Amino acid sequence: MPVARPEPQEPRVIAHVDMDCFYVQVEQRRNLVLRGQPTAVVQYNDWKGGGLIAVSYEARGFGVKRSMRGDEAKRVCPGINLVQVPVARGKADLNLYRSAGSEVVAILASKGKCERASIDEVYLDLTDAAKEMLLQAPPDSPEEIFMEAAKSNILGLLSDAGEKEKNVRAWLCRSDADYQDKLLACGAIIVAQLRVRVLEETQFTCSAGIAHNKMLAKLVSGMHKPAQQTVVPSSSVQDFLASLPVKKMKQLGGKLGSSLQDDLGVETIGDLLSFTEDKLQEQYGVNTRTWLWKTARGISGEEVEDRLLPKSHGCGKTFPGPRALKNSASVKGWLDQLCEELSERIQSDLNQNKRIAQTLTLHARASKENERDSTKKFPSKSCPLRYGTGKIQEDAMKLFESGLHEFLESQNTGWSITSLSVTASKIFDIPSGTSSILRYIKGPSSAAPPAIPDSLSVPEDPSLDNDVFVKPIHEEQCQPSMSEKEDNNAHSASAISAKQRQANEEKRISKKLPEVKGTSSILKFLSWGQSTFHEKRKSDGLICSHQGPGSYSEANKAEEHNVPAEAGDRNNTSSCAEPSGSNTWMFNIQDIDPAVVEELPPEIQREIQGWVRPSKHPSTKRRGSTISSYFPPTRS
Ligand code: TTP
Repeated sequence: MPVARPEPQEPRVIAHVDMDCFYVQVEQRRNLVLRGQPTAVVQYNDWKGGGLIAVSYEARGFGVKRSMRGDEAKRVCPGINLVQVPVARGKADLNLYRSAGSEVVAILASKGKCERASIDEVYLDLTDAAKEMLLQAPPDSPEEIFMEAAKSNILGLLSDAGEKEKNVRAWLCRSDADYQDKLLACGAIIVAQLRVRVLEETQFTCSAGIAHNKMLAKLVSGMHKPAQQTVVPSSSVQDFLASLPVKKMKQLGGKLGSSLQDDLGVETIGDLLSFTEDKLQEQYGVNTRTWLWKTARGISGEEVEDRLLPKSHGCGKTFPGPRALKNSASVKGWLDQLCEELSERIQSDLNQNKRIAQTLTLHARASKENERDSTKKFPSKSCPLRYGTGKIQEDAMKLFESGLHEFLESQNTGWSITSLSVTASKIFDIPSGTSSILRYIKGPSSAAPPAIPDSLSVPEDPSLDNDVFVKPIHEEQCQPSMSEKEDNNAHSASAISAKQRQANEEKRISKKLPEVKGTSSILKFLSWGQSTFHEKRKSDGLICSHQGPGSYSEANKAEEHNVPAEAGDRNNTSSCAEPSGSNTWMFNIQDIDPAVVEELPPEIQREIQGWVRPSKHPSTKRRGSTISSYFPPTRS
């Protein structure tokens, strides 16, 4: 259920930028003949010409839709060019598109906090940049307004077609506008400039929404496509929401939206205004009531996260109809492939970004031979992630066997698997200065105890950073990844700038994990996770923690729906400050694997428990026996 976040007091300027028919544009850039032609990108599976996953605006003009297959698209538009999505390991390989997305992100991130929401979508917090413009060079002359900005669509600004540009210019320069609208006007100009830069430097067009919060910016970014932007002044919010169908709101596309329609007769967001808070609370509880109440008024406090890298890496494949997998050998064959790719990605993430994934999760969709309509789901299974392709493959197969055992409930029946995916999540930055961990993980015996000297150092990799995100695709899916190819492309594709990398690195240092002087603590931290893992194996033959059937990859879901999987994490972040300011560091409770905690000395365990459930009588900390001394912060 959605949860309302407090709305900041100060007005903000938020943009949502979405690439136009993205995969098609990428293909058109590498094959200029396709430029301006009706074109679609199709799945490599050629049944009925393959499923369309991206359609150019020229093809849309002929009535071609993404729901069509290639054969149907050809009937509707005989001149259409169908481009096959690249293939690797028997499934779609999206690296080309991911790298292209990174090029765009690198440009957009130059103006403010940037959150990469999917392979082709970005949120920007432009508040500071807009304030600066308002202070330094406020737009005051309609004639001098930049052309692309003058083409903006301003919600609520009525004008005849011939007058539109003139009115937009005037709106952007209004001296009688309130502070919020003035900031928004600056935001619109900044976004227009960024979009022009994206076009010049990458040859891609994009569309954008500019508003005072993420929710509104996202809702309007696709309103005028392609290559246009839409601005939402506060005064137009109510009119806009009054006619917006509930299902258009990201969080209302599912059960909650259906319940609003069926149980309360709500068809548009505006309809919600007629319900009292009591009525909404009676129906949905206090949290959802608050969120609905605010949403109906266009209020959303959700912040733009400073995140250019994915929260998880995943790799999956579906096996529809006759392609369903019906025995362990075929499952193993595919799992091995998926794990190989996953392993490459996390290794690449480690090399490029100095990030480590902690949890491996397996998801599957399955049915039993004699119960085709059963609603029982294959349970998702997780375990601590061990680096190395062979280890990931081995663990994923164990997770599968464990899930299957539970799914079958001891029945001796046939089964079939229609989708498989593996995800690496709980990714954290290696604290700076902790370079020996790289060897620890890269080494051939990564599961072995850490017989590594503390002070080995690995030189900083200058090709840091690159990023990927992806939306679901019809038959195969590959979630966010870091690929070898991207490693290679990182420079040439002008990915994230050195300056940006440095800034990111600085931010990394100050967040989440303790800074560690030397490396022994972090090595212990990881080696505990791994030894626990082995012990669990020995004791019960299984290595998994149960996530429950409802948890079909929170990470996957998050990316599919562009909802950060750990959006609520901030609430769970415990900070532990030493008396001296320079020693302050933070742990995110969710970053600490419970299995690791169990192996910590009792006093440390108690301290961690205290973060989660503060004790009424906290014991006095003794230096040398607290978590902070276990993972000592850097003293500079
Ligand atoms: P979208 O942004 O949804 O669509 P788009 O960029 O193709 O077109 P639009 O101009 O309408 O925004 O998706 C971005 C890319 O993600 C798209 O080019 C192809 C891929 N994709 C899939 O592979 N499968 C899907 O189901 C969807 C929706 C997108």
